Amino acid sequence: MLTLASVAVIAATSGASRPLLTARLASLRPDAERPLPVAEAPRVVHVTARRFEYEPAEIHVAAGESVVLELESVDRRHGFSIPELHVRADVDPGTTTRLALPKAAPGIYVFACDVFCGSHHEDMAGELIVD
Ligand SMILES: [Cu+2]
Repeated sequence: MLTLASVAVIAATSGASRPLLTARLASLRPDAERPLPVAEAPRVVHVTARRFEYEPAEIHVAAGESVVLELESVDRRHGFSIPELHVRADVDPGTTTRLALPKAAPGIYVFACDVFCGSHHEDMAGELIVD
């Protein structure tokens, strides 16, 4: 596909007049007269990890909503994994890890720690609830 930049190069090297360039652009992008949609800024949800829980343990998002998690640990390295959505991250003390949630169909998705962190590691879990 031709990009705007390549069209500009074509116009510059071929000596095309401005009306010709406009015509070419219009044929490449029929909606060229319409303003481009402004990308919606994602909602940020802060999540704290500690032995052996997440706060909040339930994260609610709307279907189709753009959400970025900011993950922090207050004690040691943990993991944050949502196997069903194929996302995970390490969560370290002193560092904020940003994790964009993929858009998901309505439902309940379990998230859990996937970095062994002690005797109750297997209990460290929560739910992402997509409404
Ligand atoms: Cu763990």
